[in-house]
Amino acid sequence: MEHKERNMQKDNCWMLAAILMICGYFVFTSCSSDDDVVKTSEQGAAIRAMLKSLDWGTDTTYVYGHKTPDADAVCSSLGYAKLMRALGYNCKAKVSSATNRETAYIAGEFGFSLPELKSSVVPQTRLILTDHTDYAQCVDGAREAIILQKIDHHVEGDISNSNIPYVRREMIGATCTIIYEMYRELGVRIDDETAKILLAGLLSDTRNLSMTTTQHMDSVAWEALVTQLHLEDKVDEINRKMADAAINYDGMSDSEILLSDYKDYEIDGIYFIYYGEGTQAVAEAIFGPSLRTGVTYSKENLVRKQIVPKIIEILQGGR
Ligand SMILES: [Mn+2]
Repeated sequence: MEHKERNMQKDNCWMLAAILMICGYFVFTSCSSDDDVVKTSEQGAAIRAMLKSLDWGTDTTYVYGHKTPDADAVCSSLGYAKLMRALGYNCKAKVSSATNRETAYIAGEFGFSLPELKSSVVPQTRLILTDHTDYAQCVDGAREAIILQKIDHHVEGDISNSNIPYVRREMIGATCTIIYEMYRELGVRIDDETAKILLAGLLSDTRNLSMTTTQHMDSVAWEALVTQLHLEDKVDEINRKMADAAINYDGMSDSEILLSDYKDYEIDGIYFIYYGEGTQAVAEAIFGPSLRTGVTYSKENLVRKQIVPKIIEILQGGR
């Protein structure tokens, strides 16, 4: 579908180029940049039309990342709420549970305010979800809320897309990269504060472009944001300090440590701990023989986003 649209846009580009040539204009710019401009403005117009058609109601629409938010969850909600406000929609970012130390560090370093905590919403509240796609990760009350949009980079979860007017999912390194793309498509200027917010989420989720989930678009966004903020000489150190803050467990209880970032782990291969009936067969089907009871090991660098589809595949194959 998307491929078809791209082809159509390409055809439109060539048609436009052909018309310009017939009219006797000389086109000096390369075709690829023509293509980009046409594609960007067409997508921007389509998104603006979509936004206009949404049932926004009269109250504030809340933008939420997932529970136990990491920097990408927090920053994608902040960045997207700002984008919506720039276009005239009454949106505000919130967090559904406490932010982590990495996010606190980067917010202090870059000087932006974190969203207020609001752990539940009343029925019929309008929501925009960023960086998650499962009800288990949503703010409490989300099942009775009206979800207007979902912007995410995870494999599909249990939130049905059929009732959500706008869903955008790209399998790239960070949700903040998708938000960056949308600013560009919509022609909304990225001020320095927004650039810092988007870069924070991008650095965290791609670990400064080093994670295996990193895609070309993440590098494009990284380059533009780092250049705008003149951080070429500092970005590596900032990333290192973010990573240090993410694993700073001083003064935390065992359960706080376990729950502080239970979503993504990436450490030269992954120990996969399983417990309960039938789990050994699933774990061994994915990662091979157990090292000892309850533990398998992956030689590959994997993150949760890559493991979950493998588990689903095995479970569905066994039905
Ligand atoms: Mn993310």
